[in-house]
Amino acid sequence: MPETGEEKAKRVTSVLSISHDKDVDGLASAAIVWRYANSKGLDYNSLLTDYGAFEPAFGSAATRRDTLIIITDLGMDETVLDVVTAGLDRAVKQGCRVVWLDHHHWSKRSIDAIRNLGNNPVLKVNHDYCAAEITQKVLMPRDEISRELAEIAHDTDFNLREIQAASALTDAVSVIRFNAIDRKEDVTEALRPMVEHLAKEGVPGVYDRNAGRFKDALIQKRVEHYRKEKIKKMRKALSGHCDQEIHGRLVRVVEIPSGLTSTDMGTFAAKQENLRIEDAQIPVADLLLMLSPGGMLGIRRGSERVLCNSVAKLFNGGGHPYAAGGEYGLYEDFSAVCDDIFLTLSKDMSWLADS
Ligand SMILES: [Mn+2]
Repeated sequence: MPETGEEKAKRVTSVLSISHDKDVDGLASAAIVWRYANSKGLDYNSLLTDYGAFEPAFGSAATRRDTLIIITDLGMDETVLDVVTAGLDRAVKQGCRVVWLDHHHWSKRSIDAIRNLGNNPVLKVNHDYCAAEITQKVLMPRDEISRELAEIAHDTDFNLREIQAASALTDAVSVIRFNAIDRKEDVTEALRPMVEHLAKEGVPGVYDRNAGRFKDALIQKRVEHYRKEKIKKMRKALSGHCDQEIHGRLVRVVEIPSGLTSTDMGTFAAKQENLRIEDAQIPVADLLLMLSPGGMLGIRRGSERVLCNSVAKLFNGGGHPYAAGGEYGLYEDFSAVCDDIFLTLSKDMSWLADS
C-alpha cells in the first residue's frame, strides 16, 4: 500500500524494540532489531517484557514520537488487546509506525486490531519459524551475524539442543533472569549487557565456541553452578512423581520448584537414562505435567501418543502438540492435585493422538 501524503509519517528518527524477556528467541530478536537500527543510523531503545507486563511496555510506547516500534516474539491475545492498541494508536498519531513480528497463535480479532492501526503497520505471524528467524528474514536478510543469531534462537525455541552455544545461552538467560527476580531487580536492565554484546558481535561476543565457555568468567561460573543445581532439583522433582495409566497412556505429574523451567524438566524427563530413581528405573511417561509453586502447569510429552495442547485446554491454557502450558491454580495438597488432574484426563479423550 503506497503511503499517502497525509498518512505518511515524518521520517522516523529512532527505533523502539519491544521483545520477550524470557528466552534466547526474544533476546536474539531484540539484538537483530538493534543491528537493523544501527544499519539505518537510527537511535535504538529496547524494552524487554513478559506476558502480564504489557501495560507498562505499551504505555511507554504510547509516549514515543516519530519512532519505528518493532515488537518481536510476543503474541497478543484478546485480554491485552485494549491496552496494546490504545498505546500503539497514540504512538501512531504521534508519527510512529508499527512493525510486529511473531510466531505465536493470534486470533483474527487481534490480527485485525494491529492491521487497522494507521501508518501502514506491518504484522507478520508465522508458526513455522521462531521470532528471531522472522525478524532476520524481514529486517536483515543479508546480515550474517543476524542469520547466526536466528539459528541459535531456532535451536532453543524448537528445543532441538543441537548447538552447544544455544543451550549455554538459554541457561545464561535463566541465570540472569532468576537472579534479577530474586533480587527484585529490573529484568530488562539485567539482560541488557547480553543483548548488547549479541547485537554488536553476535554469538562470539558472549560465548567462546572453541573453549566451550562464556567470555565472562562470572557468567560461566554461575551457569555451571546453575546446571549442577538444576540437575539436583530435577532428580528431586522426579522422585516425587505421581503416575497413572489413563486411556492406555502413562501420565506423570511432578512438582517443580521455582528456578526450574518446564522446558528443562520436560527435556530431562524424556530421556530414559535420567529416570533412575533411587534403585528403580521408571519408564518415560507419554504425558508429563509439571506443577509449579504458583499452580501453573507445564505440559510436555515423551511420546507422540498425546496432544499437549489439548491437555492444556482442559486447564485454561494452550500451546503446541509437543509443548503447552496451563493453569491449575493455587494448591496445598500435591496428591489431591494429582487425583484431580487424573480424573479430568480420564473424563476426556480429546488429548489422545491417534498414532
Ligand atoms: Mn519465541
